[in-house]
Amino acid sequence: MEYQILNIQIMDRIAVVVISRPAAMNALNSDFFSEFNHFLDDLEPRDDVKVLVITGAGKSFVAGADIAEMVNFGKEQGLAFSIKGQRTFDRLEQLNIPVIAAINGYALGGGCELAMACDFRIASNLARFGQPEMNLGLMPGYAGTQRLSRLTGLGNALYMILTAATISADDALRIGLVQKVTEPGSLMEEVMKLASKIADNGSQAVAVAKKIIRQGLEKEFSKASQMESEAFAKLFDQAATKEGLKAFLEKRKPDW
Ligand code: CO8
Repeated sequence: MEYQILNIQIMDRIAVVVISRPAAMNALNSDFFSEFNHFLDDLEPRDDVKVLVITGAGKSFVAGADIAEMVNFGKEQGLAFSIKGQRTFDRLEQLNIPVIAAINGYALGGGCELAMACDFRIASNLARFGQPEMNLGLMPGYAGTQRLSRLTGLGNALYMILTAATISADDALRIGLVQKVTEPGSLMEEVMKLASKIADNGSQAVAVAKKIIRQGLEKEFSKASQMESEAFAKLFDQAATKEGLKAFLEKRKPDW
């Protein structure tokens, strides 16, 4: 597929996707979802990519769903567009590699929802976050009502969504929406360092831990802990685990 919106680079086990629709602050439209799902189709079977990084071009990460596309929607189109976005973001969240959002600028509405579907978020101090849908007489539709409260707690989610306030990167850090704030010029360097650190780890263990953390949150604690024990035990059947343990004792780097 010839990508018009996504710029994809895969280097040294890390895929970087840059979302670029400069005329619309990288707003998410139907073409974005077609391209992004196509990209995920290509990515899912690959075993050479260990981490995915998503960022935006220019001064925006993503300024939301495309308002120009939604302006004439009726109920059915609204539902279809919401479901398409939710399915795509669920798919992203369920990838068996970690996904880092590198938030360079505005992460608003659907853009904040996209960032929340990533495993964690690193932001430039120029980044701004918000769910401004109330300003449009709308509400979040890509599961932002659910992910924001899970990530930041009920009060913060209600505050952000009901006031439509835009918050700074430091405030996003304070409420746990982002994990780290950087100078604008060092955002990608910091993100790539983290991505490389993760790529150096045992990829099977990384994939299993991601799955158990995410699935466990939806379960009762004792069931989730049991799921953890079973997953932990299964790793001992993996050659990579044996190699990781042996390498430590032999004071060398593991050769996965
Ligand atoms: N959709 C379409 N176009 C956009 C969007 C958007 N979300 N955001 C910006 N643009 C366009 C502007 O219209 C403008 O176009 P033009 O140059 O043709 O006038 C261009 O991008 C540049 O924008 P600005 O001139 O406004 O740039 P500023 O630097 O002054 O402001 C902002 C940047 C603060 C990002 C501002 O553009 C803004 O507030 N954008 C809208 C943010 C917003 O409300 N986002 C939420 C959208 S709704 C949503 O995301 C719902 C998600 C769930 C959908 C579920 C399916 C139904």
